[in-house]
Amino acid sequence: MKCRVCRGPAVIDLRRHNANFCAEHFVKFCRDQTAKAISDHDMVQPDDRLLVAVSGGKDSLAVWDILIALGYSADGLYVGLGIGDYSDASADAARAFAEQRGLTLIEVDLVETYGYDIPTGSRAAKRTPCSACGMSKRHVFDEAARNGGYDALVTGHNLDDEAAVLFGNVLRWQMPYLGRQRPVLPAGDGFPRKVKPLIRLGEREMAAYCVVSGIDYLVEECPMAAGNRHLAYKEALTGIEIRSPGAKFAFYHEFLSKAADRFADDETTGRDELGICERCGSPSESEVCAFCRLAERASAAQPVQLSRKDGGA
Ligand code: Q46
Ligand code: ZN
Ligand code: ZN
Repeated sequence: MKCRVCRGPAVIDLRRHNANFCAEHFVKFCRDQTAKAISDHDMVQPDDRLLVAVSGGKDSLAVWDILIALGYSADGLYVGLGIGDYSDASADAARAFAEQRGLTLIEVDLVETYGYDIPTGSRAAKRTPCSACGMSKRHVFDEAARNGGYDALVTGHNLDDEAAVLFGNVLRWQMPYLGRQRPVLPAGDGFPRKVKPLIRLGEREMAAYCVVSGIDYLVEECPMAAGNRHLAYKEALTGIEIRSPGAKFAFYHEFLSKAADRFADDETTGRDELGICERCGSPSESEVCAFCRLAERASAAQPVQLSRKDGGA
């Protein structure tokens, strides 16, 4: 197996591209793919100040590393979710990455700042853990980007993530979600611009990027994801990809180029009618935003003790 560029020994084969790469040229390939996604979708400008949502996992640390290598100014934002040992280990990975590279990592701890953790928030709000978690993270991301005056919030969603979300949205013909499934959401009404620069790179590539770049990421997945429909969609698509290399890329990227605009009228952001939450000042459809209602209920609730299987001690 030889590198497509230098003919030296290859460390990875990419069936989708019908190509093999050595470590050096694989790193360059990942950075080039990210730069192409950024320019194709006009995600950010060279002098923008970026805030990267960092979980300590491979995708968020890789995208942060790539953006710095491409010359962007990018700080990290870590949200402590209070999910037992998993959260402790993810914080350690994020901090170590930032410290080793002299980068700025902003930390917001849900328990310290808002008085609840995700297991408790999920039960108190009668939402699934990922629903309570998603809403909490979105609120913290938006607020931190606003307060810090950042031009865009970057997330590490990769091709596998986006294809799985698209698959779920198509399976149930979720028209408003299809209308909103774009790799760039423009800023507006107090929301920062949100961008996903890893949409041309898959999960396996991001793990390989971290390994060859010496990035020590948290391999363990969040214990609360078990049973999540998103994982089933990912597995289904990976099964298809094995039989038909490139299918995942075509499914997602051809949706963007050929179909996404057709759903634009179905997008209901509700942004036109947004007021301001009287508690936190965030854009909101009601007097008190959904996040503040969740935080109020969850912080008054009895904390949930995690079992060992869910990442507890
Ligand atoms: S951290 Fe949160 Fe994920 Fe864990 S609870 Fe679900 S959403 S799975 S990215
Ligand atoms: Zn090479
Ligand atoms: Zn609020």
